[in-house]
Amino acid sequence: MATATAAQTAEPGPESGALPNVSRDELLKFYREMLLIRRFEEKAGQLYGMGLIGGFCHLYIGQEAVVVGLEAAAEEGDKRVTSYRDHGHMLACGMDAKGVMAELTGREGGYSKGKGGSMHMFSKERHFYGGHGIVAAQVPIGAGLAFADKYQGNGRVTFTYFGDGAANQGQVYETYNMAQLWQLPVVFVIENNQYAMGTSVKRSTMSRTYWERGAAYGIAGEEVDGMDVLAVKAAGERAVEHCRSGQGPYILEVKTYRYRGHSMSDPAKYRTREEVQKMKDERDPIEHVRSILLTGNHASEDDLKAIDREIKEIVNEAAEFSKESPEPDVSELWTDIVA
Ligand SMILES: Cc1ncc(C[n+]2csc(CCOP(=O)(O)OP(=O)(O)O)c2C)c(N)n1
Ligand SMILES: [Mg+2]
Repeated sequence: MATATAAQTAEPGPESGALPNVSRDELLKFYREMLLIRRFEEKAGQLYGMGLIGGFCHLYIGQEAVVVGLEAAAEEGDKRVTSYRDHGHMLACGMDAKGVMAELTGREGGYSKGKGGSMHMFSKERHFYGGHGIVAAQVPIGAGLAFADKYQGNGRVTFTYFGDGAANQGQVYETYNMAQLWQLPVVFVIENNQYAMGTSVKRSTMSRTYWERGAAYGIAGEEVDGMDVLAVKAAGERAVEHCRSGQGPYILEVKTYRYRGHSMSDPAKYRTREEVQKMKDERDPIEHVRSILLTGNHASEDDLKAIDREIKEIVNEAAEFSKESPEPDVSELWTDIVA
């Protein structure tokens, strides 16, 4: 059973002097990618408020380091599948911001031609298998993807993301059992953001070290600081190495926090403003990287401002596209249907 913690990996990297196990370019890339997710989500929130996005919309703000860190540990061809809180995963695996935003507004230019919306987007090219609205339903799907890879012997790994709430679902444990029995190359990523809708983890289980539940099935795993992108990447590399070398599944319980409500319609009565503010002030994943870059003189305020401008432009263009792209034609009602 692996119990390594992220702190063990914080040695200076060879090319970066004072930087912990990372190059300047990679750190700037993390900053850029996390900022893209945050600004994209803020814009999605605005468009929702303007009535341009229908249905549900679950924002990923606060959790950016999870997916950016894990994508840095992935290789081309690796797969990912997640829940309805999925915009960040799509952007981090290289899907186009325009196509994601246009799907949110239900337009033809969206990844599901405007017929799926926020929770139902896919990209076979980027190996992104959704976007699933039924809590934990993506977990057996992730194992199925990994089964296909093992069968084909292609060396690929699947990242299967789910929440702390989903982690209490029965199908997760049936999946653990089969994944370990068949030694499937799947990383189970529990994004523990401490709440399932309005229910705190303290009110939903007495067994709150979710990753340790894998022990019942013989699955190795560890807990990771999900507000630290470098810790996430390091843990992701251990997980991927475990899976790719044929040792079966691995569990990462990534401790994170969502700043916004569960969805856009959340009364937010289950936690205090102070609790949220404290996380933003003390643990923000983007500020963390920003501070490493600035205090170590690896980037200047101007360098970071230039990235901010570039991201703003990408997001504004995506928003424009999502308003200008036409609604799907009525004939589309009869396409993409399995009967
Ligand atoms: C099977 C099922 N039960 C209930 C719901 C309603 N529901 C939607 S999200 C959610 C909470 C899940 O929380 P968690 O797994 O922690 O993910 P998070 O929203 O925090 O990312 C619930 C109960 C659902 N979509 N599917
Ligand atoms: Mg949760």
